[in-house]
Amino acid sequence: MNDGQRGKRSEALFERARVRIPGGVNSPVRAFRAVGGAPLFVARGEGPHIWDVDGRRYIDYVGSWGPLLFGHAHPRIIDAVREAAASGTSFGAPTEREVVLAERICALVPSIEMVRLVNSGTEATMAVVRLARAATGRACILKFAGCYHGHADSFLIKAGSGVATLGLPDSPGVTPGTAADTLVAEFNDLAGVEALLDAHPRRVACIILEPVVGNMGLVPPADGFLVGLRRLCDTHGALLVFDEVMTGFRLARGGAQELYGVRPDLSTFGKVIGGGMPIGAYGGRRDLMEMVAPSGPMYQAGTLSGNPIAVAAGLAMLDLLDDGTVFRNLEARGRALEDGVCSHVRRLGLDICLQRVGSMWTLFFQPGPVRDWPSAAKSDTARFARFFRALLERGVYLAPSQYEACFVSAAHDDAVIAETVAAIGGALEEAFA
Ligand code: KE4
Repeated sequence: MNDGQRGKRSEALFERARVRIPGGVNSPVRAFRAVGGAPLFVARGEGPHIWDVDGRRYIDYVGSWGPLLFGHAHPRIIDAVREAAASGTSFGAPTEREVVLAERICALVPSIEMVRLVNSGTEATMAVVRLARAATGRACILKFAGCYHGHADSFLIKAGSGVATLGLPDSPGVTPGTAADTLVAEFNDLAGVEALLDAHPRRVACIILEPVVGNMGLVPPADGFLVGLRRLCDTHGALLVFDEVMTGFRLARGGAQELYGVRPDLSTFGKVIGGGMPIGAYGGRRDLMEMVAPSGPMYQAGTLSGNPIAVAAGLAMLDLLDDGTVFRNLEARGRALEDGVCSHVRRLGLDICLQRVGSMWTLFFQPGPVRDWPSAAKSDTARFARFFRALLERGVYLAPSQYEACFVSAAHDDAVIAETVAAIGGALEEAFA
């Protein structure tokens, strides 16, 4: 069991935070609204672990929501940040490292011929949609219920992640005009996509999706779905956009598009390429990217875009990917976690299902399979909340929402995975007692 008081400092900090910060947090999913109680206030992280301000240690499967592929405070990343910071924090001028990072991204992801760095995943997806509209002269975008692409207006229509977690109607403040330009289909429903494209001939600029969904919980693409979208885009003159902010450089060196062998026209990235520092990126076909100012008319800008410290952290992270065993180990650890958890599920005779792709996984509190938002939404979120809290007491910290993915890092070794499986077994017994 963990030392320290029963979370008293987190609770006190949460009280103070709520006076000056909406909901006490700087991003809604952190607020523990779906699981109850005060959120953990984190003091530090190291490898697979975090410590809260009450001194309790947890095995961390949030990993800052995906960026920490190699765990917390990896020495190579910390050293890169220290060295870059010592030369200055920002210049508002081009630096050599940005060129190196752009070249590395293009070398790792064949569909990326040119890339622009920004400061968050939301900035990347906002820009890529503006580019798709500029390139095609079309107004509509087609997204999927339960997918989350950041908090730009066009995406807050049947979105996943925090919007789904909080059960918010599609957010107020998004105008009917904006909403009208966002068409929504069900993930894994090719016929539904084709019907929407047929109903809106020559109006859809792009189809944007998480190629493996993390934001309604982990939902993989059905066989043929991604290649079917590629075909529909080509038939209808729409661009195919893979939002790989979460999956990029995590599911394979070249992301989900390498894993599934489908080439999008444009892609977005974030998280892993910043090594935990604020970053985003969008890129793809050269003929499209050359439309971006100042080489073309489509405007997008950012004071801190290509920030030298974030770029240094990202380069250190990508250097770590050069170790050819990374993805084999992530798959092996993810498989061991899945096998261990599923053995407890069978032992207890529970009607729940674990879905996983590589190092991304979700334990759904329903029989499954979960193929789309309507099926994800059938999950027993109250039972998930009981499980989450029971597991937290056992020193394991999952994403505090049924509608999020959890992340194994390269720092989660066999012993940590075994400890996690044992804790999950106990937490399931308690949640179903
Ligand atoms: P950011 O603007 O939060 O950097 O990225 C937005 C985004 C875009 N695309 C995908 C596929 C994403 O998963 C995200 C952000 N992911 C969430 C976690 N589900 C961030 C956590 C949060 O909102 O605090």
